[in-house]
Amino acid sequence: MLQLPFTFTLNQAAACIEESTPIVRRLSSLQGQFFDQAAYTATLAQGDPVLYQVYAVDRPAVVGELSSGLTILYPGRVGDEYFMTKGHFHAVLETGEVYYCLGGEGRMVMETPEGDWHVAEMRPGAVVYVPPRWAHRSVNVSNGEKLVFFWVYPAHAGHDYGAIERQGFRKLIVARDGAPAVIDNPRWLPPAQR
Ligand code: PAN
Ligand code: ZN
Repeated sequence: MLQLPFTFTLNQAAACIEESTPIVRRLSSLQGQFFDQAAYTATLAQGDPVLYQVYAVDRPAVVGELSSGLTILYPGRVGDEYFMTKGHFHAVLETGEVYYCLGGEGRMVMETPEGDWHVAEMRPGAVVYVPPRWAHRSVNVSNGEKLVFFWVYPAHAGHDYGAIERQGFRKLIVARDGAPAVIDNPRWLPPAQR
């Protein structure tokens, strides 16, 4: 069937896509992901803060289509660990993604199924290329600013959250002396030991 071109409005001032209704992710949906479990429980007890919102422009999950959207990741911490997205592999592992940072300061934590890892800086104007096979998680390391980024990926890629839910990423981003630092995740095991 003929696909018709269309336009949508990414409203940068309002940090939204005007035609899209956001998915809201709260702290409770990242259970087990923050390394300081006591801080997680304490933060949750004070309410269940919104960590991020996702405005998606979804397209049919077929080869050739592109899905895109905008994520707003709020500032905050659970203990020393900054607010972050769940993070995922694409279900079709051999699919990449492009992220374009519009506002704030962040890190993108990435890793492959074999345990290679990389941390990229996100700042306004930074375009991060996530190659096929790399899981990705965004982290807001700013002092009170929203991290805002636009992304595009092949619409048939799908999302696989399972591996990350089980043991998280190999590296964590935490505040050390007021600045973001990359540390090892004590729960992470190399592929051969899982
Ligand atoms: C992004 C992410 C979005 C939210 O659209 O899905 O930032 O992160 P989680 O999906 O990990 O909760 C993307 O990478 N899509 O493929
Ligand atoms: Zn993705």
